[in-house]
Formats: sequence, C-alpha cells, structure tokens
Amino acid sequence: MFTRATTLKRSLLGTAALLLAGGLAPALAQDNSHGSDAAAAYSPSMTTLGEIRVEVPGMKPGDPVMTDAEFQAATKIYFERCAGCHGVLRKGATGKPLTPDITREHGYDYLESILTYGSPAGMPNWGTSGQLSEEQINMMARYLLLEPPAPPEWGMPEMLDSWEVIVAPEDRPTEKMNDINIENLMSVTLRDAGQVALIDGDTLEIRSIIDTGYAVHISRISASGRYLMVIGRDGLVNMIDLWMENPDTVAKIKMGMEARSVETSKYEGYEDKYVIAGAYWPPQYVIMDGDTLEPLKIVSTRGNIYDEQTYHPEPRVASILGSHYAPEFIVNVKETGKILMVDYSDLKNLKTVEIEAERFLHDGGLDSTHRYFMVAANARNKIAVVDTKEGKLTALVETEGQTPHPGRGANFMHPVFGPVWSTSHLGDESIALIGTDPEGHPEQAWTLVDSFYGLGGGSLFIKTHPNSDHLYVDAPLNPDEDTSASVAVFKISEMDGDRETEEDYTVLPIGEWAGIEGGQPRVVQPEFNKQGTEVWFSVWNSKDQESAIVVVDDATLELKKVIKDPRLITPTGKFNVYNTQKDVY
Ligand code: DHE
Repeated sequence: MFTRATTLKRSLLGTAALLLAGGLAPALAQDNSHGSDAAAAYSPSMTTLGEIRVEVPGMKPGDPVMTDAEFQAATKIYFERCAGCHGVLRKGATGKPLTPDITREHGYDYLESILTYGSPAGMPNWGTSGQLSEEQINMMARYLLLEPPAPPEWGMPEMLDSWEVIVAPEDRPTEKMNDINIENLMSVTLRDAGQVALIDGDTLEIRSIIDTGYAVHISRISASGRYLMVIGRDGLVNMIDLWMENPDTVAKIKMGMEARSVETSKYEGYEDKYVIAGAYWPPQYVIMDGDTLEPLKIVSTRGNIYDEQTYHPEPRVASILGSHYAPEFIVNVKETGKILMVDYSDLKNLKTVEIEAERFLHDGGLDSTHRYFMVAANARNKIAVVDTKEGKLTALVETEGQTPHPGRGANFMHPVFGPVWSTSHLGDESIALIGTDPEGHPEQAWTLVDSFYGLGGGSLFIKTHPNSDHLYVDAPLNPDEDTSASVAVFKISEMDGDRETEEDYTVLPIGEWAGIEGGQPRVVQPEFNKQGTEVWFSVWNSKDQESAIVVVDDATLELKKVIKDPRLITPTGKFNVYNTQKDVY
C-alpha cells in the first residue's frame, strides 16, 4: 500500500490516460477483439445471438456470392464483434449504420480496406491486428453488401416454453431453514462459468455455487431480502430462494435472447410482488410474477429517438431500478435516450411516463435519499438526473470526463459540498462528484462540484458505504498491468473541494495481494459487507487461470483475507444482499 503524490498523478498517470483517451478509449468504448481478455469483453457482444442459425435472405442478381455456411459464419462474427456498436439490424448505434444502401455505395474494396485497417473514428483494424484472417475479411465485406438477417423475436410462447417452477411457492420453506446470516451474504458473478457463488460475509466461506445463465451478469435481491434474482446474457433469469436449507433456484425463465438487467418491485405494498428484466434483443422488458417468474407483461422498447424523433428498430434496455417513491420501475432505454417510469400498480392498464433524457443510457443508481436516480448517458459524457417522486427529468450534468461508468455510483457526505453522488470514467482517469441536495445545498445541486484524478482510465466501478470514510475506485480496463490490478482509495473527510488541486489517494495493490501466478488478473468492482467494515474486490483472471476475491479491512486498509477456490472462475460483480436490497452505495 502506498500513497501517490499529486504531481506524479498528473504527469505519469495523466500520460497513460491521455494515451487511453486518444488511442484506446474509442477501441474500448466501441469495439476491439471481443475476445477473452477483460477490456475486449467490455464492448457489447451479442454472443448468444451469435449461436443461432439465421435465415439467409433471398439472393438477387448482382449480389455477392455467399454459401449458407459462409453466411452463418459471417453472422456469428457480426453479432459477436460488430452488433454492439452497429446494431443487430445494422441500423447503427454508437457505430455507423451498415445497411446495404450505404455499404453498396461504398463498395467491396472500401469495406475490405476499412475492415483490414480500421479508421481513426474508432473502427478497429480487424485485419492488421490479426483478429480476422484475410478470408474472414473477404467474407465480412461480402456479407455487409447483403441484406442483414433478423434474429427471431422472443415473445410469450417462447417465454412460457422456457419457464420452469422448480419448487412451487407452497412447497417452499415458511421460515429460514439455514444458519446463514442472509443480509451479509455476497452473490458473486462467476462470469465464464455461468454460475454465482454465494459467499458467507461473516465466515468468508463459499456456501454454494449455483448454475445460472450464460456469461452471467448481475444479481438483484427482492425487497424482503429472501429471493435473489440473477440474469445471464442469454436472458435466463434464475430466482434463488435464500431461505432453503441449501439456497437454490426455485424458478427460472428465458426472457430474451440477449439481456443485461433484472430488478424487483420495492415500493411499499408491492414487496416481492414483481420481477422485471430488460433485453438487448429483442428490445423489450418483461414484468414477471415475484413468486414464480411467470411472465405477465412484455413491452417492446422499439420507437423513436427522443430528440431526432426518428424510428430506431432495436433500442436496448440497459439498467433498471425499482423506485422507492412510487410503484414504478425505472427502465433506461439506451439508443432512444428515454427513461421510462413504468407504473406496475395496474399491469392491465399500464401507465408509463416517458422522460426525454439523452442517448446511450447505460448504468446508474439512486442518490442517498433514494429520491433521485442518476444514470450515465455514457457515450455523451452526461449524467441524467430523474426525480422519482415527481417523475421528471431534473437535470443533465456534463461530467467533463470521457465515458462515465458509475455502476450504481457512490454516495457520500462531502466535507464542503454536502451530499454528493460520484462516478468514475472508462475513457479517462477523472472522478466526477455531483451535488445531490437541492434543499440543503441548492447551489451545488445537480452541478459538477468537483473532478479529480484516480489511478487511470479504464475504470468501471466506484464504491463507498455510509459507515466508511473511504471512496474506492477501480481501473480494471487500464492498459497498464499494475494499474488494472490496483485500486485507488480516497479519504472522504480530507477532500478539500478545491477544483484547482488534486485529491491524494492511497493505492492498494490488490492483485499483488492475491498472489496469483499467470494471466493478467484485473481488479474489479469494490463491494462492501453489510456493516461497511470490509470491502471486497474481484481479482478477475481468464477462465483457465486462477482468480480470487480479496477482502480488505476498511478502517486500516489492510488485507484481511484472500478467498481462493478452484470453483471461483472469473469472479466479477459482487452483490451484498443487504446493500443491494436497500440500495446502499
Ligand atoms: Fe455490465 C451492470 C451492460 C460488460 C460487470 N452492465 C451493467 C448494467 C448494464 C450493463 C446495462 C446495468 C444493469 C442494471 O443496473 O440493471 N455490461 C453491459 C454491457 O453491455 C457490456 C458493456 C458488454 C456486454 O457485452 O455485456 C458489459 N459488465 C460488463 C463486463 O465485462 C463486466 C465488467 C464483467 C461481467 O461480469 O460481465 C460487467 N455490469 C457489471 C457489473 C454490473 C454491471 C458488476 C453491476 C454493477 C453494480 O454495482 O450495480
């Protein structure tokens, strides 16, 4: 553990960040190898769609020749590596549209060249980097001249077919049947194993490993704290009953073909009543029964972009949060830039407030009062603030950094500015603090009150706890190995609020503490235990290498325990039951 001086931060680490901002950031934010390394894995990759067989469009005279096998292979490459930016239907998202009217105008030679060499606008150099062979480039250039295939829809019949109630509600325990302190249980994503590990926060022992969806993504907990919901990238939702002697899945359903978000109803009177999940493909969300996951209502998010008012065929559902102020889910629709306040009190007569926010909404969380929802429009470098009590957009705040990526963000009491919410950035090393107290600190509310430097660009998550005086910021996607294996810790009570000076921080060499030989372990997502006395980090290595969880004592910043186990394959997100249930972050 050591403390870095301000000047060092600005000069050395600034260089790394500039390199990242100027050179690598577009690659990270848009596309690159989409292979097994962590940075690559960050760009949306429609891996589940890549596995399906698509219908080959009818060939017309003059179309480039493609065999069925080539068409399927090209579609797989396209879904896995290109669709995240250019859209499944090739109508464009953060990347340009690639429909045949446009690609034919450019012609085969142009496509072959840009696929080979890339472009300064962020298109990766698939050919010269060796990620695609000459034959594959040739195949992709021909593929892009053809009509795009549309992957199948996933509606009620498909959902019902996949739906399974493994233990009916009446056969479940009527009281907790185990000795686990559930509130301090940690659900850990084992990404490439398609599992979650339930780790006891008191004893630090693995209590169970449960099979979930493919490339499992996040966990959320029901309002009562009993049911844990887990979603895989393949849209599989697992409902795990934490009261069972050995907590296990009691219901599951595949709600889409590519998905990232799941949440539960939290408003008083609706505790554990509903579960909602959002899909990237088909673009839709589904509201399910909170006891069984029976699908009740499927709503498409296809529609018009908030400002241009032009139609978008595949606006993906990004983060979803349950409101504490109304019986509503806050659903963030990425490409249309709309935040939907979905009223679940009457599913038959569904009322939705549609808030115009900003395009490319991604992840976000509530402020400390739970009244305001803060979400990153990450490719626009803005945070949209929604008043969940009034159901209105309160502000759009520029973070002055590149590609804010808050997770759910971190709330704390700043010594100068009062209550603030914070985010770090994927594209540079800055950390932005936004005032969240319109009553007590009206001047600071919804403005960027401070911005200072962390370890480096490539940060994904930031975290604190009401009982902690520390703000932890990771940098797992930083190109520098030492940086991506470390964490910066800021002392909240010592923040001076002066925008001209930097805040000092301590560096915790978490990766080194894990004592892992081989691979490039990246340290990702700080998460507190219930009491706010320990903070856990995933040391995320590739799936054939050793990974670990490192537990740090928050008061002393000293290593408390390294949890290693052959079953801990690619641990990434961690979700403490109590903190997730109560939105403490
Ligand atoms: Fe995530 C949250 C989407 C890659 C770990 N991620 C989210 C959310 C979305 C999202 C929409 C918000 C969910 C919510 O709040 O309801 N993530 C995406 C992607 O589209 C992306 C960029 C690429 C992809 O193809 O999936 C992506 N995410 C990753 C990773 O590679 C990470 C680092 C490792 C992993 O396990 O896959 C990762 N994402 C996480 C985590 C959260 C998350 C840990 C929850 C953070 C929190 O504290 O709430």
